[in-house]
Amino acid sequence: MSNPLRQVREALDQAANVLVVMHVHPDGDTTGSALALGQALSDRGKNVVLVCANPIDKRYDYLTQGRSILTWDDVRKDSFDVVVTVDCGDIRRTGNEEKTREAGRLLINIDHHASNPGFAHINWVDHTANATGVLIYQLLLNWQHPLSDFIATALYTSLSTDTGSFMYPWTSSEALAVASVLSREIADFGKVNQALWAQRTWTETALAGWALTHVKASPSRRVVWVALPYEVMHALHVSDSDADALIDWIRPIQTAEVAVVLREMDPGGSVKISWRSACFDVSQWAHHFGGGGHVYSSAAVVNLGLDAAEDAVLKRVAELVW
Ligand SMILES: [Mn+2]
Repeated sequence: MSNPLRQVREALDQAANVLVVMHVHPDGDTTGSALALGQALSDRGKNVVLVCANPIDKRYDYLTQGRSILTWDDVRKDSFDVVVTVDCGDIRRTGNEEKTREAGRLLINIDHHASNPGFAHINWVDHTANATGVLIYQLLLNWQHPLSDFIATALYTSLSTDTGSFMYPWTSSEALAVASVLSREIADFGKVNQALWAQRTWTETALAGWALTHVKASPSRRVVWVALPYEVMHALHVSDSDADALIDWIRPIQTAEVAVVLREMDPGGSVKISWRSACFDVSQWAHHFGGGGHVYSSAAVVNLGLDAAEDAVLKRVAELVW
């Protein structure tokens, strides 16, 4: 089998119309990867459309201002030569499997989730990359495409967010080296870091206040978790991205080897579970509950109700560590 980077490059070189697909509840990696790839393709004379099932968080305004990102309602069948998903570990993560498959003739999957089953015609999945943005960077390097301020800012956003500002234990020297190259091309590097890491919303602050007084631990304190009821989210007017940030408040607790956040998404209904660990393969638990992700960072959604989800999740974790 020929090298997937080369296959991706050749397919994109031959395309005139390209749809770039981000994942639902977009994070910095899918947003930065899609915007950088979209800009590069349009620099190269392609017609490019970006699509995302959900709105992009305001913290990425410095990237998305003046950019058009469509929703699936605006995407028609058979309108593109190539459809590219970025950072989607599973085709369901696109938020519209049918249109992802039918919008174009050829489907390309660029991703770094080890759990990615390879759902496209061309699958470039490299789980050793810290972010999908690293793969987009490699593609641009292969094209010898110039790194503009915008492209560098977008790719830096990918790397910085997926590595927790280069502080997560799995941060690679490659990610740091790429970030260093990108930083030289970014006109206002301080502003980007400020937007990403030196500010937080009032609602996230309020939620963290609640969560830090409701954090629970196993007897050894090696497992820490928070179970977040819908009524608390609702009363504090918390956004999805505020809630997604919660795990980063409990993960650094000194004895914690596994951190879990369970979030009730609608009253008595579905619960989103997020796991983080630098010691255990958390993707095995996510798979068990129908989700996916990385060895160190995974998530799943279950329809159990909050209390039952908490019991079921902790029972699995306790088989390994408690
Ligand atoms: Mn990612």
